[in-house]
Amino acid sequence: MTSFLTRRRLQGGVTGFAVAALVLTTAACGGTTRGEEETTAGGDAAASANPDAEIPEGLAVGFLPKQVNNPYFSVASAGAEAATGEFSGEYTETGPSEASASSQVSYINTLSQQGTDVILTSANDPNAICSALDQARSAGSSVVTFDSDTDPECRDVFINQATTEGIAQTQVDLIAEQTGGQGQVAILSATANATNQNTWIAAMEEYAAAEHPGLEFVATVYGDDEDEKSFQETQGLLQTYPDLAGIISPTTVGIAAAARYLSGSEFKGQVALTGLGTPNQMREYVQDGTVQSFALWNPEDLGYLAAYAGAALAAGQITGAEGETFEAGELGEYTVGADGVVVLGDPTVFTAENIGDFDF
Ligand code: RAM
Repeated sequence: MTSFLTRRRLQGGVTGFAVAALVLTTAACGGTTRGEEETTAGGDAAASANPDAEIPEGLAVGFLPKQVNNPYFSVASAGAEAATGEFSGEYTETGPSEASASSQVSYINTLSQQGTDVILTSANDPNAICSALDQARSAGSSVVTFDSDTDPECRDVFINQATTEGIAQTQVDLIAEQTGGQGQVAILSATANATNQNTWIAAMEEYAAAEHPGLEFVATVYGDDEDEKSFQETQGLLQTYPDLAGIISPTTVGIAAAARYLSGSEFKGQVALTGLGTPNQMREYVQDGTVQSFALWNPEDLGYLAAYAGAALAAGQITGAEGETFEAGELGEYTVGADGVVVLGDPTVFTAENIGDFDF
């Protein structure tokens, strides 16, 4: 079935030609023209957003996670697919099996060539996918980043799962609580270039220095969002830092692998572990006493909100400018903030008391 924007492109021959010329001239990140529209983050307040515009039927929505074999993104994908069904769009999920910097580029090019109206993506690197996204936008796609942003110039809106400060403070407060606020702390991250993890790590170190000066951040290691590498990096941390008081792993893959290592080691219950995990992956480690508490948002809601934001862009309800509002189905109304950022909500802290209430 021909997608909404493809149909629109086919109807406008002259525009189609202009778009083709633009594709050739806006290869670099940060191009600013798409036909007559701005392609910078934050939208163009003067461009006519029409909050009452209907979401057209048959919008083609493409979901491109950091990597496809990650349970966190499978849950987010289910949310995006559910939203797409609600507005009668057509949904595809595609993506690399490894979360490396440039592994998403060819998938973006394919989605663009297929005339995908809405691209939803979590970036492995702030810059590596910029020029591919620029070309997709020049060809008519609306681009929504969620979870992990690109350079803001290269997308229309970013759906942030919670504020950076909120995510950082929650994890530092949890490790401070579990270690008595004293001792060496290491970070087990995802990939070295991940925009989201790097933003959170910088904010965690800043917050800890101000609020929990007894915590000493001794190392950041990278498990690349691969289970086995994350497991080995945890083992390495404990060998290198025999006095380690705690580990923060702000990645669902990392925290689950670190918990598995600790639970089978002499460090179980001795070295604290917190970070960002899915309740389903972490349940057994909370029940066996390896982990006291960790945090996350609802990834399904994140995907759902991203899909509705993409539909609102494609429909012309929003352009990505600050102050615009749109309806996100069951989640209700959201407002676009500065730099085209929409915040989902606050993270949830999971403990032995409440983990049974969650199933994702
Ligand atoms: C991993 C990914 C993702 C991050 C979560 C918390 O699944 O790195 O980007 O948001 O963890």
